[in-house]
Amino acid sequence: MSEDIYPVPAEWAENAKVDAAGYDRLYRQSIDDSEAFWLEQAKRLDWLAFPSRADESSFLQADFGIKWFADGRLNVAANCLDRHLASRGAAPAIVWEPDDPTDTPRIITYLELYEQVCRLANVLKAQGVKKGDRVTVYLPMIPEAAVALLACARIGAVHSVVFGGFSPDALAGRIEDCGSKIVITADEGRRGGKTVPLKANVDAACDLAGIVETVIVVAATGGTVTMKPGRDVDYATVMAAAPAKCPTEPMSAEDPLFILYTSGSTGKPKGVMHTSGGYLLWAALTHETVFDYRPGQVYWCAADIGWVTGHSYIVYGPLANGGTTLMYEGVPNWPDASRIWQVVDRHQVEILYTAPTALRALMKDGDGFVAKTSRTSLKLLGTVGEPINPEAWRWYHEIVGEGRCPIVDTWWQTETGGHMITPLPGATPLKPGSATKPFFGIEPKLLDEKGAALEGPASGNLVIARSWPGQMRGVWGDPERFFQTYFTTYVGVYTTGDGARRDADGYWWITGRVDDVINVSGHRMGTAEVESALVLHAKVAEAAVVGFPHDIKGQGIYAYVTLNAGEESSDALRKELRDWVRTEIGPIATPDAIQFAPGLPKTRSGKIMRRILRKVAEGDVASLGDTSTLADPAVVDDLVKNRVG
Ligand code: 6R9
Repeated sequence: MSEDIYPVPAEWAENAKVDAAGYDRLYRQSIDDSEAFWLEQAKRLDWLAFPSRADESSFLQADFGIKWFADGRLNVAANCLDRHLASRGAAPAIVWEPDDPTDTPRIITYLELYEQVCRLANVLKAQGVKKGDRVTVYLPMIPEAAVALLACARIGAVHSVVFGGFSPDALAGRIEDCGSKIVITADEGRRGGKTVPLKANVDAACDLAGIVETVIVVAATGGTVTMKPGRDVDYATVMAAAPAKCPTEPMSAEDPLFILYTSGSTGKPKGVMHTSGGYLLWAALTHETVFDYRPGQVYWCAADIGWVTGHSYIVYGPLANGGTTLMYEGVPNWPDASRIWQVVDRHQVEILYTAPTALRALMKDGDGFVAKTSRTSLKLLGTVGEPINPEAWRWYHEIVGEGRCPIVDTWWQTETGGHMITPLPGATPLKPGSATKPFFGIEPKLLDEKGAALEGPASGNLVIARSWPGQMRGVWGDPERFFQTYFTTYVGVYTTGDGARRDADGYWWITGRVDDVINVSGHRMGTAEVESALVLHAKVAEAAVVGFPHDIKGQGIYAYVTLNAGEESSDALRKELRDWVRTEIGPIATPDAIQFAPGLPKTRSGKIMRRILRKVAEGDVASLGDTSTLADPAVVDDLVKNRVG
């Protein structure tokens, strides 16, 4: 691992919002005097009633609960829109770049965004949506997605965004789980020159879920769709008829803002719930501090709104800060690998935030695609989603940023709401591959398997010792699961599910998941989810899924499949199973490799030894370790012999 250090550039040390001394002082205060620190920070939001207390959380079973600013009242949409109108009404809130570079970008000012949000809020109300009701959003990367989120926030409805790449089955499961009677979608989505049949997927999902009463359809591509009378509503028609003003619903800081489904170690994705006050404060504070953001700068987070990164760093953080957020409909490398840099040049992007997987894919296509663009507007680069390998880090730094731009490698999770361990560009010397230091109020610790705290340089399980404002508040509909999942492995701390190393300088290096979650192109996938999908196939008796190292995706999906007696393995069946998983979950879950295995390595008590499956998938068959506890050690020889790769 690389240990070279990139010092803070002089102009950053002088001009940044937080310099090295500032970080030390603020971090100390956030830990030693956290109540005062957070009540002071809370002033960055507009409150209807300013909170009298900050943290009232407990990680212990007896009085378990996460609560911040509980007697504060505010409205999230008012914080993202209304309060900016007087000073920034004519300033761009969203710069939208279309998939097809020959189409025209859209610039939406704060005033325009405010009016669209009010109209949609009125439309939702007219459709019977009330405070606390859930609204499913299944949209492509178009400005209407941001409008939808903020319209929900304005009236106190809880949004549940489902990534447009998920299948009708996956969508239906999420609709049912949160009991949402309304879906906002588009005719089709566009990505990399292809279209995604979103409305058709919603139709299929509604047939499965059976509880949807209203579908609002944005005409994004103008593609033909069937509109079901009495259920489906055309977005443009109802928007035109709705008033452009809508009062904001006063919300408690602890009223839910959104649900976002994410994968864990068990089969069913869980609905991570975030609330209003603490979440917004966390998104706004981290966005301003980590990106050193100043209104007027064009900032681009190249994530999809279907993931938490899109929620916190395309919509809520930047808009709470009165920023200009670039929203891109397409993919970084279409029509070719210059596109991402052309978008930077076209809109004079100063801050770019993307995923290591995208960088590795672009890097593979060669420096020529970068070199033919200017990129002089870039000041700061960021990454998120998975560990960045030092090689990709250096490429980002030298080739993309021409050595001039600090890189903020931000470690965080859907559950954390925003950045947790990250450099601050004016304060933190960088080490390629390290997420560096904890953000204000974050107290990371390393525990060994038995739960003993490790001091000094060490590797272990990464836990967080106290609550922070952006922490998730619950698993939708399953409070017990929240406590069970995150607070029982080790008592009194939040268990992240990640492993980490702390070096002699106190820098943090995330080493990846320690549970059965894999990270495919920066997207979380539960191995159990893919297994459940595979065993639903009539020919499959049993399946075990593991991750394996993949040059571009970070991790690929390797599936071991045992067929029912009498079924023949074949390449045709392999393809059928891949397609099956795509339809059951979505393209991101497609196995990269499927190995037919007459038997899986099980202990005598019937537990699958995943360690062995991982080793075989990695091709590391020389170090399989002790296989003597297996019920039938001979299955290992077959696994090794028939390895795919
Ligand atoms: C924001 C997001 C969370 C998991 C997390 C970890 C991995 C995210 C990382 C990183 C190393 C980084 N992860 N950022 N690993 N360095 N900078 O990605 O949320 O989709 O919930 O994934 O992603 O393993 O536990 P989410």
